Amino acid sequence: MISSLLPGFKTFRALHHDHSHSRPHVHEKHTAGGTETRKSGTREIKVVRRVLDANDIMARQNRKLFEEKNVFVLNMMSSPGSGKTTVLEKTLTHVMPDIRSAVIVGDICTTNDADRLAVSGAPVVQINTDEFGGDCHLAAHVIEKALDGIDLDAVDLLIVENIGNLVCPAEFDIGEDTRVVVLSVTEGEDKPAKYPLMFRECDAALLNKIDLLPYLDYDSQAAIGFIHQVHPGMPIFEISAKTEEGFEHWLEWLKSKVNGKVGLHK
Ligand SMILES: Nc1nc2c(ncn2[C@@H]2O[C@H](COP(=O)(O)OP(=O)(O)O)[C@@H](O)[C@H]2O)c(=O)[nH]1
Ligand SMILES: [Mg+2]
Ligand SMILES: [Zn+2]
Repeated sequence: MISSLLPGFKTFRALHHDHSHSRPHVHEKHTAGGTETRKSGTREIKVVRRVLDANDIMARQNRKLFEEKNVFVLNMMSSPGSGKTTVLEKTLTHVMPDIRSAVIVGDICTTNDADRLAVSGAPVVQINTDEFGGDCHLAAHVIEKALDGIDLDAVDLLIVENIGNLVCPAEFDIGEDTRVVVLSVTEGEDKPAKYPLMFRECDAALLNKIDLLPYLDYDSQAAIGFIHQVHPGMPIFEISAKTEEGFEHWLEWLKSKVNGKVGLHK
């Protein structure tokens, strides 16, 4: 449900939360298995079968809708503060208006990121998860609700800025076409080794804040080595969202992905 409309963007508060956070930080998914009873002659036989996870079902529905509407969906993930919003602010200034873009941004509280991203002129929907326990990831059903606020017929590229967290967002398919992780040079070289699922699940990594390298003991080659240990061959773009150094390679990659799905003309 969209609970309030603010100039330039919409705020969405997810109302229900059925993802086991009543037990904090347990991320088991519901309906991982099911049983049914079948008659066989005079006997009843219990059949245990795996049913699709509820999130996967909703993600499939989202993906089908994105196919029908010819929209490319980017799911951007990282720990808090690595620069997702800044990367997106700058990215939007380069891809719009040629690529018609919209943004869904998830945070536990505040509309700060939506304020920043709405400056681009793109439609922005802010999801706040505080009302349902402060969920630390965006699930497929939350994206589906947020889509109420976006006219997908007028969109080529839908960007989802996920909640700042290197762990569980990687576990939740939202129906996206590609996943990108942002790692900043102030976070330490070894984070890909410590949070391998995120780096395994993503299609590209942005190594951000390289403008700060002169002031740090950071070893970029070591970080790249850790990324490639968990995800051999993963494209890595060394960028500064502040100075836009390295941005051309990232933009080229993104544009070719978007064009590969939606084509130049809708
Ligand atoms: N020096 C520098 N600071 C950056 C860069 N990208 C982001 N920041 C800063 O890092 C902080 C967190 O950025 P933000 O985009 O809000 O990160 P998010 O939480 O991942 O969305 C802000 O103070 C940004 O100005 C960069 O490339 N270089
Ligand atoms: Mg942000
Ligand atoms: Zn979570």
